[in-house]
Amino acid sequence: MKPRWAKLLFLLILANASGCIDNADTSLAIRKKKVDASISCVQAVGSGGDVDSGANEFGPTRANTFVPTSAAPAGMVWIPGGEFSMGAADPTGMENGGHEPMNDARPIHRVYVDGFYMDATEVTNGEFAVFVKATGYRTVAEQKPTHEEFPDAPDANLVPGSLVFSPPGGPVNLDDYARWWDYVPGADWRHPGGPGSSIRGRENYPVVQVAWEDAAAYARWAGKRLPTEAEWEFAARGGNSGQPYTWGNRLHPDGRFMANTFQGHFPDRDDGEDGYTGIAPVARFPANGYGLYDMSGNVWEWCSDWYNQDYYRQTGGALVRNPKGPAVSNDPAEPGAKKKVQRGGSFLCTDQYCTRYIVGTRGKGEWRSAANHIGFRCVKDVKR
Ligand SMILES: [Ca+2]
Ligand SMILES: [Ca+2]
Repeated sequence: MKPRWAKLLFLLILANASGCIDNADTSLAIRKKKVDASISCVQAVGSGGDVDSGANEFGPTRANTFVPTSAAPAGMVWIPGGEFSMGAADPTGMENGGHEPMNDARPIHRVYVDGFYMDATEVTNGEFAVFVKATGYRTVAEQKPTHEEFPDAPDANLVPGSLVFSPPGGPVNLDDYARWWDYVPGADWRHPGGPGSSIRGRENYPVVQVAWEDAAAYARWAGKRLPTEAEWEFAARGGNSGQPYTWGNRLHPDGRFMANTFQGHFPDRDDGEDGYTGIAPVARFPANGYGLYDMSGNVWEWCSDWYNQDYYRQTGGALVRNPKGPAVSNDPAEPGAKKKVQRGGSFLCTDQYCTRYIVGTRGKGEWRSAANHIGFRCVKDVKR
């Protein structure tokens, strides 16, 4: 039995943070409606059939030809930028597509981004440790929550900590993510699973338990910045157009696993058929066409944009150049919660629950919240 105070704080944080922890729709009411549908989808997994990526809605990717004359910064690769079709077709009819239509990823629309450098991998524990050692930076999860942020919480509940995936002992109804997420006092980037856990020997694993401002602070220190959502998607597509995965049209081409996602039975049994139960070191799966690793899966990646579920509908059909996101966050499922975009899905993504490893689909998270499946990578502008 969890201490009551921990549960209370957990529920308060949930009210703020559910966007980043349920990987999907944040409204319990909507979730409940979807459970029946998810059961039939689970049964249909592996039934075969042709891939329908919605490719007819996508135009060609026209990459810029400019290439910097100087070498790329260490650990980064050049992303040429250019014009591409952004968004995702409804994946519910696709093999392995899951049960969510992803309405916020449409209309598929034309976008142009300038070229930029991008970290080839998610930022690692080792890299984040250098930043913390140099600056003394303390992450949100290491700070005591305040009454300003949680006005209804008793003093005793305001303890530093973060959200940790805590799988139940057996199958559970998927209508309540509180069944597999706990607020764990003492969980932070050095102790991603709580006080008994450690990153010792895990320098090449992605850093997690970082809120948006933690990621942004690292990026500033490194002379970089977080990618816009459009930059992230252009890069993830690797020069391809309209393919549902960063590597192509099939989740498991020739039976191979191409990303660290979740196999088994969600959320209680992670079989690790892809080689990894839970999080994996960076770059253990093939890179995409631009040399980027783990753009799908492993850990979610913060983007600089605020999340607005209707943002794509505001384009009006014209080419959008270097979009930087809406001025304010808007998620009607949780009015008032300030959410930033997250992309790529994580080691917890599965067609039984959330298929946001499909490139073009969108995630979001309350910007002051962290969890042990959320990380980031940075980009850097080139001097022309
Ligand atoms: Ca896995
Ligand atoms: Ca990732």
